[in-house]
Amino acid sequence: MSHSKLHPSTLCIHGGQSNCEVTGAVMPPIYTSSTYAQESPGVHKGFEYSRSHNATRYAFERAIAILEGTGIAQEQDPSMGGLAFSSGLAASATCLELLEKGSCFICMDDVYGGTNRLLNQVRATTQGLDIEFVNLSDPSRAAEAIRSHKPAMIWLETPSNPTLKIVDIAAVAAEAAKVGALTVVDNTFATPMLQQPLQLGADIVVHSGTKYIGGHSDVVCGVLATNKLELAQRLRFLQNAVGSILGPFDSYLALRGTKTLAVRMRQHCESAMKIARWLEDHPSVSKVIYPGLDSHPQHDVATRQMSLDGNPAYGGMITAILEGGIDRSRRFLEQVNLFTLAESLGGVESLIEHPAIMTHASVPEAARAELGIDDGLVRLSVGIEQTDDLIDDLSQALN
Ligand code: P1T
Repeated sequence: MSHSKLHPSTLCIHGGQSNCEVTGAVMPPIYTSSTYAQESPGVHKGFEYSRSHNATRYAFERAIAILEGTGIAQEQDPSMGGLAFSSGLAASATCLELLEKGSCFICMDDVYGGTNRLLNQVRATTQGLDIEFVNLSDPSRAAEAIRSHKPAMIWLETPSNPTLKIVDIAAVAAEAAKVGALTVVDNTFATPMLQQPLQLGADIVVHSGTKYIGGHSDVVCGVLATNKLELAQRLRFLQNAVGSILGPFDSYLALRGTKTLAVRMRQHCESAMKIARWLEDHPSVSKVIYPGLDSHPQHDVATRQMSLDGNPAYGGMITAILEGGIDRSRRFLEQVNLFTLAESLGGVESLIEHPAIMTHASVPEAARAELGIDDGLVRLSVGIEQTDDLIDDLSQALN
Protein backbone atom coordinates (compact mmCIF):
# COMPACT_ATOMS: atom_id res chain seq x y z
CA MET A 1 0.00 0.00 0.00
CA SER A 2 1.30 3.50 -0.80
CA HIS A 3 1.35 5.57 2.36
CA SER A 4 2.36 8.92 0.99
CA LYS A 5 -1.14 10.43 0.85
CA LEU A 6 -2.74 8.84 3.88
CA HIS A 7 -3.69 10.82 6.99
CA PRO A 8 -1.82 9.88 10.22
CA SER A 9 -5.09 8.57 11.74
CA THR A 10 -5.36 6.10 8.87
CA LEU A 11 -1.69 5.18 9.13
CA CYS A 12 -2.19 4.24 12.80
CA ILE A 13 -4.46 1.45 11.58
CA HIS A 14 -3.01 0.46 8.22
CA GLY A 15 0.62 1.64 8.23
CA GLY A 16 2.93 -1.25 7.36
CA GLN A 17 0.08 -3.78 7.70
CA SER A 18 -1.48 -6.25 5.27
CA ASN A 19 -4.08 -8.96 5.71
CA CYS A 20 -2.73 -12.50 6.17
CA GLU A 21 -2.22 -14.10 2.75
CA VAL A 22 -3.24 -17.55 4.05
CA THR A 23 -6.36 -16.81 6.11
CA GLY A 24 -7.22 -13.15 5.43
CA ALA A 25 -6.76 -12.37 9.15
CA VAL A 26 -6.81 -8.59 9.57
CA MET A 27 -4.59 -8.70 12.66
CA PRO A 28 -1.29 -10.58 12.44
CA PRO A 29 -1.18 -13.91 14.25
CA ILE A 30 0.88 -14.02 17.45
CA TYR A 31 3.81 -16.11 16.26
CA THR A 32 4.91 -17.83 19.45
CA SER A 33 7.43 -20.21 17.87
CA SER A 34 10.94 -19.63 19.16
CA THR A 35 12.47 -21.33 16.13
CA TYR A 36 11.75 -22.16 12.47
CA ALA A 37 12.28 -25.29 10.37
CA GLN A 38 15.04 -25.23 7.72
CA GLU A 39 14.95 -27.35 4.54
CA SER A 40 18.71 -27.74 4.56
CA PRO A 41 21.30 -26.02 6.81
CA GLY A 42 21.02 -22.30 6.10
CA VAL A 43 18.06 -22.73 3.70
CA HIS A 44 14.90 -21.21 5.22
CA LYS A 45 12.08 -18.76 4.61
CA GLY A 46 13.95 -15.78 6.11
CA PHE A 47 13.11 -16.80 9.68
CA GLU A 48 15.72 -18.67 11.75
CA TYR A 49 15.21 -17.89 15.43
CA SER A 50 12.67 -15.64 17.10
CA ARG A 51 15.12 -13.24 18.78
CA SER A 52 16.36 -12.40 15.29
CA HIS A 53 13.12 -12.64 13.29
CA ASN A 54 9.51 -12.59 14.42
CA ALA A 55 6.59 -11.69 12.17
CA THR A 56 4.36 -10.31 14.96
CA ARG A 57 7.19 -8.03 16.12
CA TYR A 58 7.89 -6.98 12.53
CA ALA A 59 4.23 -5.96 12.11
CA PHE A 60 4.44 -3.65 15.15
CA GLU A 61 7.88 -2.37 14.12
CA ARG A 62 6.62 -1.50 10.63
CA ALA A 63 3.64 0.37 12.15
CA ILE A 64 6.03 2.54 14.18
CA ALA A 65 8.37 3.03 11.21
CA ILE A 66 5.49 4.35 9.11
CA LEU A 67 4.20 6.67 11.86
CA GLU A 68 7.66 8.12 12.49
CA GLY A 69 8.16 8.51 8.73
CA THR A 70 11.41 6.56 8.35
CA GLY A 71 10.99 6.38 4.56
CA ILE A 72 12.80 3.02 4.51
CA ALA A 73 11.18 0.41 2.26
CA GLN A 74 10.41 -3.14 3.37
CA GLU A 75 12.69 -4.47 0.62
CA GLN A 76 15.56 -2.55 2.23
CA ASP A 77 14.83 -3.55 5.82
CA PRO A 78 12.19 -6.04 7.03
CA SER A 79 10.75 -3.61 9.57
CA MET A 80 11.45 -0.41 7.64
CA GLY A 81 13.76 1.16 10.24
CA GLY A 82 11.50 0.49 13.25
CA LEU A 83 12.77 -1.73 16.08
CA ALA A 84 10.94 -2.95 19.18
CA PHE A 85 12.47 -3.75 22.58
CA SER A 86 11.41 -5.22 25.90
CA SER A 87 11.15 -1.74 27.51
CA GLY A 88 11.86 1.90 26.78
CA LEU A 89 15.10 1.63 28.72
CA ALA A 90 16.10 -1.50 26.76
CA ALA A 91 15.62 0.54 23.57
CA SER A 92 17.69 3.41 25.01
CA ALA A 93 20.44 1.07 26.24
CA THR A 94 20.67 -0.60 22.82
CA CYS A 95 20.87 2.81 21.15
CA LEU A 96 23.80 3.74 23.42
CA GLU A 97 25.63 0.67 22.07
CA LEU A 98 26.17 2.70 18.89
CA LEU A 99 28.83 4.64 20.82
CA GLU A 100 32.49 3.80 21.18
CA LYS A 101 33.69 3.58 24.75
CA GLY A 102 34.70 6.94 26.20
CA SER A 103 32.51 8.93 23.78
CA CYS A 104 31.40 12.42 24.65
CA PHE A 105 27.65 12.57 25.11
CA ILE A 106 25.34 15.56 25.61
CA CYS A 107 22.09 14.87 27.41
CA MET A 108 19.15 17.17 27.99
CA ASP A 109 19.26 18.21 31.66
CA ASP A 110 15.67 17.10 32.28
CA VAL A 111 15.06 13.47 31.28
CA TYR A 112 13.17 10.51 32.74
CA GLY A 113 14.85 9.43 36.02
CA GLY A 114 15.60 5.97 34.62
CA THR A 115 17.40 7.47 31.62
CA ASN A 116 19.46 9.62 33.97
CA ARG A 117 20.25 6.51 36.08
CA LEU A 118 21.22 4.44 33.02
CA LEU A 119 23.65 7.18 31.94
CA ASN A 120 25.07 8.29 35.29
CA GLN A 121 25.06 5.04 37.23
CA VAL A 122 25.73 2.51 34.44
CA ARG A 123 27.17 3.78 31.16
CA ALA A 124 29.38 6.49 32.68
CA THR A 125 31.41 3.67 34.22
CA THR A 126 30.80 0.57 32.06
CA GLN A 127 31.13 2.45 28.76
CA GLY A 128 33.15 5.38 30.08
CA LEU A 129 30.74 7.89 28.54
CA ASP A 130 31.74 11.48 29.21
CA ILE A 131 28.29 12.93 29.88
CA GLU A 132 27.35 16.60 29.93
CA PHE A 133 23.84 17.51 31.07
CA VAL A 134 22.75 20.68 29.28
CA ASN A 135 19.52 22.69 29.17
CA LEU A 136 18.92 22.18 25.46
CA SER A 137 15.71 24.22 25.59
CA ASP A 138 17.98 27.28 25.65
CA PRO A 139 19.13 27.54 21.98
CA SER A 140 22.31 29.51 22.66
CA ARG A 141 23.40 27.18 25.48
CA ALA A 142 22.65 24.18 23.24
CA ALA A 143 24.71 25.55 20.35
CA GLU A 144 27.56 26.57 22.64
CA ALA A 145 27.70 23.14 24.32
CA ILE A 146 27.61 21.27 21.01
CA ARG A 147 30.37 23.44 19.52
CA SER A 148 32.66 23.18 22.52
CA HIS A 149 32.18 19.50 23.40
CA LYS A 150 31.78 18.05 19.90
CA PRO A 151 29.81 15.07 21.23
CA ALA A 152 29.24 11.81 19.40
CA MET A 153 25.57 11.81 20.40
CA ILE A 154 22.99 14.29 21.66
CA TRP A 155 20.00 12.99 23.58
CA LEU A 156 16.91 14.99 24.25
CA GLU A 157 13.36 14.69 25.42
CA THR A 158 10.77 17.20 24.27
CA PRO A 159 8.46 17.74 26.09
CA SER A 160 10.83 16.68 28.86
CA ASN A 161 9.95 14.52 31.82
CA PRO A 162 8.79 15.94 34.23
CA THR A 163 9.32 19.71 33.75
CA LEU A 164 7.91 19.73 30.19
CA LYS A 165 10.69 21.84 28.67
CA ILE A 166 10.47 22.13 24.90
CA VAL A 167 13.56 21.80 22.69
CA ASP A 168 13.71 23.14 19.14
CA ILE A 169 14.57 19.81 17.50
CA ALA A 170 15.49 21.27 14.09
CA ALA A 171 17.87 23.82 15.64
CA VAL A 172 19.66 21.23 17.83
CA ALA A 173 19.85 18.66 15.01
CA ALA A 174 21.37 21.28 12.68
CA GLU A 175 24.07 22.14 15.23
CA ALA A 176 24.68 18.44 15.87
CA ALA A 177 25.12 17.74 12.17
CA LYS A 178 27.87 20.39 11.99
CA VAL A 179 30.01 18.39 14.44
CA GLY A 180 28.97 14.97 13.10
CA ALA A 181 26.93 14.07 16.19
CA LEU A 182 23.88 11.81 16.09
CA THR A 183 20.71 13.42 17.42
CA VAL A 184 18.43 11.11 19.38
CA VAL A 185 14.97 12.33 20.41
CA ASP A 186 12.90 10.60 23.06
CA ASN A 187 9.44 11.21 21.57
CA THR A 188 7.49 9.44 24.32
CA PHE A 189 5.50 12.46 25.53
CA ALA A 190 4.59 13.87 22.10
CA THR A 191 4.15 10.60 20.14
CA PRO A 192 4.47 10.60 16.34
CA MET A 193 0.93 12.01 16.20
CA LEU A 194 2.14 15.40 17.48
CA GLN A 195 5.78 15.54 16.44
CA GLN A 196 8.01 13.68 14.00
CA PRO A 197 11.65 14.28 14.97
CA LEU A 198 13.12 12.47 11.93
CA GLN A 199 11.44 15.03 9.65
CA LEU A 200 13.10 17.80 11.73
CA GLY A 201 16.61 16.41 11.28
CA ALA A 202 16.95 13.94 14.14
CA ASP A 203 18.67 10.62 13.36
CA ILE A 204 16.95 8.31 15.82
CA VAL A 205 13.67 8.40 17.71
CA VAL A 206 13.18 6.49 20.95
CA HIS A 207 9.93 5.76 22.75
CA SER A 208 8.80 4.18 25.90
CA GLY A 209 6.01 2.30 24.09
CA THR A 210 4.73 1.50 27.57
CA LYS A 211 3.09 4.92 27.44
CA TYR A 212 0.91 6.44 24.69
CA ILE A 213 1.78 3.89 22.01
CA GLY A 214 0.55 0.95 24.10
CA GLY A 215 -1.99 3.32 25.62
CA HIS A 216 -3.70 0.96 28.05
CA SER A 217 -1.12 0.48 30.83
CA ASP A 218 -0.95 -3.23 30.06
CA VAL A 219 2.38 -3.63 28.25
CA VAL A 220 6.00 -2.61 28.84
CA CYS A 221 7.84 -1.94 25.60
CA GLY A 222 10.33 0.31 23.84
CA VAL A 223 10.91 1.45 20.30
CA LEU A 224 13.65 2.92 18.13
CA ALA A 225 13.12 4.33 14.64
CA THR A 226 15.57 5.81 12.15
CA ASN A 227 15.46 7.11 8.60
CA LYS A 228 19.10 6.19 7.85
CA LEU A 229 19.44 2.72 6.35
CA GLU A 230 22.96 2.25 7.67
CA LEU A 231 21.84 3.10 11.20
CA ALA A 232 18.81 0.82 10.85
CA GLN A 233 21.08 -2.05 9.90
CA ARG A 234 23.49 -1.39 12.75
CA LEU A 235 20.59 -1.10 15.25
CA ARG A 236 19.09 -4.35 13.93
CA PHE A 237 22.46 -6.03 14.47
CA LEU A 238 22.57 -4.63 18.03
CA GLN A 239 18.94 -5.58 18.72
CA ASN A 240 19.79 -9.20 17.93
CA ALA A 241 23.28 -9.15 19.46
CA VAL A 242 22.20 -7.60 22.76
CA GLY A 243 18.89 -9.45 22.67
CA SER A 244 16.42 -7.27 24.59
CA ILE A 245 13.66 -7.77 22.00
CA LEU A 246 9.92 -7.30 22.42
CA GLY A 247 8.14 -10.66 22.68
CA PRO A 248 5.31 -11.66 20.31
CA PHE A 249 2.44 -11.26 22.83
CA ASP A 250 3.63 -7.79 23.81
CA SER A 251 4.17 -6.89 20.15
CA TYR A 252 0.54 -7.77 19.51
CA LEU A 253 -0.65 -5.59 22.41
CA ALA A 254 1.55 -2.70 21.33
CA LEU A 255 0.26 -2.95 17.75
CA ARG A 256 -3.34 -3.01 19.01
CA GLY A 257 -2.64 0.12 21.04
CA THR A 258 -1.08 1.87 18.05
CA LYS A 259 -4.34 1.51 16.07
CA THR A 260 -6.13 3.99 18.36
CA LEU A 261 -3.23 6.38 18.98
CA ALA A 262 -4.71 9.23 16.92
CA VAL A 263 -8.16 9.22 18.55
CA ARG A 264 -6.66 8.89 22.01
CA MET A 265 -4.19 11.74 21.46
CA ARG A 266 -7.01 14.06 20.34
CA GLN A 267 -8.81 13.52 23.64
CA HIS A 268 -5.63 13.64 25.77
CA CYS A 269 -4.68 17.01 24.23
CA GLU A 270 -8.17 18.53 24.47
CA SER A 271 -8.65 17.56 28.12
CA ALA A 272 -5.13 18.51 29.18
CA MET A 273 -5.55 22.00 27.70
CA LYS A 274 -8.79 22.53 29.65
CA ILE A 275 -7.36 21.13 32.88
CA ALA A 276 -4.15 23.19 32.58
CA ARG A 277 -6.23 26.37 32.24
CA TRP A 278 -8.43 25.37 35.18
CA LEU A 279 -5.38 24.63 37.37
CA GLU A 280 -3.82 27.96 36.42
CA ASP A 281 -6.82 29.75 37.97
CA HIS A 282 -6.82 27.66 41.16
CA PRO A 283 -5.61 29.53 44.27
CA SER A 284 -3.82 26.46 45.73
CA VAL A 285 -1.66 26.02 42.63
CA SER A 286 1.35 28.30 42.45
CA LYS A 287 2.51 27.30 38.97
CA VAL A 288 1.23 25.23 36.05
CA ILE A 289 3.62 23.98 33.39
CA TYR A 290 1.90 23.00 30.14
CA PRO A 291 3.34 23.78 26.69
CA GLY A 292 -0.07 24.99 25.49
CA LEU A 293 -0.25 27.83 28.01
CA ASP A 294 1.02 31.30 27.04
CA SER A 295 2.95 31.28 30.33
CA HIS A 296 5.13 28.34 29.16
CA PRO A 297 8.63 29.69 28.35
CA GLN A 298 8.85 27.74 25.09
CA HIS A 299 5.17 28.05 24.11
CA ASP A 300 6.12 29.47 20.69
CA VAL A 301 8.49 26.60 19.88
CA ALA A 302 5.84 24.09 20.96
CA THR A 303 3.24 25.80 18.77
CA ARG A 304 5.58 25.56 15.80
CA GLN A 305 6.76 22.03 16.47
CA MET A 306 3.75 20.12 17.81
CA SER A 307 0.47 19.69 15.96
CA LEU A 308 -2.44 17.34 15.44
CA ASP A 309 -4.77 17.45 12.44
CA GLY A 310 -3.01 20.64 11.33
CA ASN A 311 -3.62 22.54 14.59
CA PRO A 312 -1.17 23.14 17.45
CA ALA A 313 -1.45 20.37 20.06
CA TYR A 314 0.52 20.05 23.26
CA GLY A 315 0.04 16.56 24.65
CA GLY A 316 -1.59 15.06 27.71
CA MET A 317 1.01 15.77 30.40
CA ILE A 318 0.73 18.62 32.92
CA THR A 319 3.10 19.52 35.74
CA ALA A 320 1.87 21.66 38.62
CA ILE A 321 3.46 23.11 41.72
CA LEU A 322 1.21 23.30 44.75
CA GLU A 323 1.35 25.82 47.57
CA GLY A 324 2.31 24.17 50.86
CA GLY A 325 5.17 21.81 49.96
CA ILE A 326 5.25 18.11 50.72
CA ASP A 327 2.41 18.04 53.27
CA ARG A 328 -0.02 19.67 50.88
CA SER A 329 1.04 17.63 47.86
CA ARG A 330 0.94 14.37 49.85
CA ARG A 331 -2.61 15.15 51.05
CA PHE A 332 -3.68 16.06 47.53
CA LEU A 333 -2.20 12.86 46.05
CA GLU A 334 -3.94 10.79 48.74
CA GLN A 335 -7.30 12.48 48.09
CA VAL A 336 -7.66 12.00 44.34
CA ASN A 337 -10.06 9.24 43.27
CA LEU A 338 -10.33 9.15 39.48
CA PHE A 339 -6.65 10.01 39.05
CA THR A 340 -4.64 7.01 40.25
CA LEU A 341 -1.47 7.71 42.21
CA ALA A 342 1.02 5.68 40.20
CA GLU A 343 4.18 5.89 38.13
CA SER A 344 3.93 5.81 34.32
CA LEU A 345 1.75 7.85 31.97
CA GLY A 346 0.02 7.82 28.62
CA GLY A 347 -2.73 5.31 29.37
CA VAL A 348 -6.46 5.79 28.83
CA GLU A 349 -6.83 6.24 32.60
CA SER A 350 -5.59 9.38 34.35
CA LEU A 351 -2.52 8.98 36.55
CA ILE A 352 -0.83 11.37 38.93
CA GLU A 353 2.51 11.16 40.72
CA HIS A 354 5.18 12.91 42.76
CA PRO A 355 8.40 12.88 40.67
CA ALA A 356 10.81 13.77 43.52
CA ILE A 357 9.71 10.69 45.50
CA MET A 358 8.67 8.42 42.63
CA THR A 359 9.85 8.55 38.98
CA HIS A 360 12.83 10.86 39.49
CA ALA A 361 14.13 9.68 42.88
CA SER A 362 17.26 8.38 41.12
CA VAL A 363 18.15 11.86 39.81
CA PRO A 364 20.81 13.31 42.17
CA GLU A 365 19.23 15.68 44.71
CA ALA A 366 21.26 18.70 43.59
CA ALA A 367 20.22 18.16 39.97
CA ARG A 368 16.57 17.84 41.04
CA ALA A 369 16.83 21.11 42.97
CA GLU A 370 18.34 22.87 39.97
CA LEU A 371 15.54 21.60 37.71
CA GLY A 372 12.87 22.62 40.23
CA ILE A 373 11.70 19.03 40.84
CA ASP A 374 10.76 19.83 44.41
CA ASP A 375 8.32 18.65 47.08
CA GLY A 376 5.40 20.66 45.77
CA LEU A 377 5.71 19.41 42.18
CA VAL A 378 3.17 16.89 40.92
CA ARG A 379 2.83 15.40 37.43
CA LEU A 380 -0.51 14.59 35.83
CA SER A 381 -1.08 12.21 32.95
CA VAL A 382 -4.51 13.25 31.72
CA GLY A 383 -6.46 10.24 30.49
CA ILE A 384 -9.43 10.10 28.17
CA GLU A 385 -12.21 10.10 30.77
CA GLN A 386 -14.81 12.87 30.56
CA THR A 387 -12.93 16.13 31.25
CA ASP A 388 -15.43 17.54 33.78
CA ASP A 389 -15.21 14.38 35.87
CA LEU A 390 -11.44 14.82 36.01
CA ILE A 391 -11.74 18.50 37.00
CA ASP A 392 -14.28 17.59 39.72
CA ASP A 393 -11.84 15.03 41.09
CA LEU A 394 -8.94 17.50 41.17
CA SER A 395 -11.19 20.12 42.70
CA GLN A 396 -12.35 17.95 45.61
CA ALA A 397 -8.76 16.80 46.26
CA LEU A 398 -7.37 20.35 46.24
CA ASN A 399 -10.13 21.67 48.48
O1 P1T B 1 9.61 2.35 31.49
P1 P1T B 1 10.22 2.09 30.16
O2 P1T B 1 9.29 1.50 29.16
O3 P1T B 1 11.52 1.36 30.26
O4 P1T B 1 10.56 3.53 29.53
C1 P1T B 1 11.54 4.38 30.04
C2 P1T B 1 11.21 5.80 29.69
C3 P1T B 1 11.87 6.41 28.65
N1 P1T B 1 11.60 7.67 28.27
C4 P1T B 1 10.64 8.40 28.89
C5 P1T B 1 10.39 9.80 28.45
C6 P1T B 1 9.91 7.83 29.94
O5 P1T B 1 8.96 8.59 30.51
C7 P1T B 1 10.19 6.51 30.36
C8 P1T B 1 9.47 5.88 31.49
N2 P1T B 1 8.79 6.79 32.32
C9 P1T B 1 8.08 6.46 33.44
C10 P1T B 1 7.91 5.21 33.89
C11 P1T B 1 7.46 7.61 34.13
O6 P1T B 1 6.54 7.44 34.93
O7 P1T B 1 7.88 8.74 33.87
